[in-house]
Amino acid sequence: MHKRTIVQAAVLGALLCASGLGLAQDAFKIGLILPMTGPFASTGKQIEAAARLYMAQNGSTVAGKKVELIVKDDTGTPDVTKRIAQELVVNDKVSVLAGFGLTPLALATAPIATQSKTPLVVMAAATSSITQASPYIVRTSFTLPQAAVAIADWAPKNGIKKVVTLVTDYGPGLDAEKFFKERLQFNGGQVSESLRVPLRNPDFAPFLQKVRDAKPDAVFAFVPSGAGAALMKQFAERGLDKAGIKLIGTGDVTDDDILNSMGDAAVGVVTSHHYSTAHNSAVNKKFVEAFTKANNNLRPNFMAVGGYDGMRVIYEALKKTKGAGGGDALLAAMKGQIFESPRGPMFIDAQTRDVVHNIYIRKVEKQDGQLYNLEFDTIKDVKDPGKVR
Ligand code: VNL
Repeated sequence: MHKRTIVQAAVLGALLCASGLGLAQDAFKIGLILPMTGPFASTGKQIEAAARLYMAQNGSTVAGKKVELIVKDDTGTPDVTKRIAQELVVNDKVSVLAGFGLTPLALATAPIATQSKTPLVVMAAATSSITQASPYIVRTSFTLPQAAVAIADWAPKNGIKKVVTLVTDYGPGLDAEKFFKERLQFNGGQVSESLRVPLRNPDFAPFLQKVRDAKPDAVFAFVPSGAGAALMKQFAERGLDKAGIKLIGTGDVTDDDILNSMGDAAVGVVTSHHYSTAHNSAVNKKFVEAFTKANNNLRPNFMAVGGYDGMRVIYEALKKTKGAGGGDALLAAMKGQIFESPRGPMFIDAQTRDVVHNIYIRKVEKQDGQLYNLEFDTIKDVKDPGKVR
């Protein structure tokens, strides 16, 4: 039998069985699949903490249903994510799949969402094309083109004309490289060299030596959440700052989760992103306070916000469908949601199912002995440039 038919048959069988026995009537299950171990465990930790905070603040009974969060560790391995998703759909009968810490994990699971008509909420992964991999995908994280274009507009206005790009060699890095380069060139600047580092166990030293030799005005960097501290350390150790080379990038590099561990080398680094812990709004202050309090002073980063807002989108869809469920109805109720996130205003574009939000230009500064990404400029309501052209 064709793989797809098997999944469909299994899902149908499971559904018939559940309704026949009158089971699972009042539970609404969310399967949250995250890297809880391995090199990207910080992403899993942030998202799980944020999802639990959202539930603690908003109750676990919604539209007469008991919301149940099932958290699974995929260790950051695509085959594992896909298998877990299949089990969650078929055995646990989850109504929504959520999480997805890295692009390959979301892409591997997209067919399961399509075949089982289960909404899949991407809370972390940020390659532009992900939302096109299944009509059931909704994204509450961000896209790399959104962030990369903004800093490529800022740089040449601030004396940065010649740039070397340094990105992690997979989906989001390639998006960052491409959209930064095209926009910088459009603005009269130039990317003299494009360097790519491996996703697993990257050694930045030889790449940063190349940057040093090329003597650009700046290096533009994208590395996934968690990897920024190693990059920053090598950047300082190789003396790039002393050689007058600036470091710019998307906010993944100065990730709030690890920013304080980077020390003074990070001070002055300018990045573009959709979220900073220091975002100045009442909604964010409340979020940061509750998150740090519930998590032993852990500072929420952009991953946490993707998870928190993802839960909001799921909760509101459940409310709007009055607990009736059904993948298509839930999906329809997710599209077009508009609300104030800790990041600022955001909405889910009903056509693309992708997030639209502000992108902020930020600079790392020290305040009360701690490092923060302080926002100093805002580009409003940014759609994913990967889709609008
Ligand atoms: C991705 C993009 C992952 C940005 C990240 O951190 C990140 C991804 C784990 O799409 O894989 O900061």
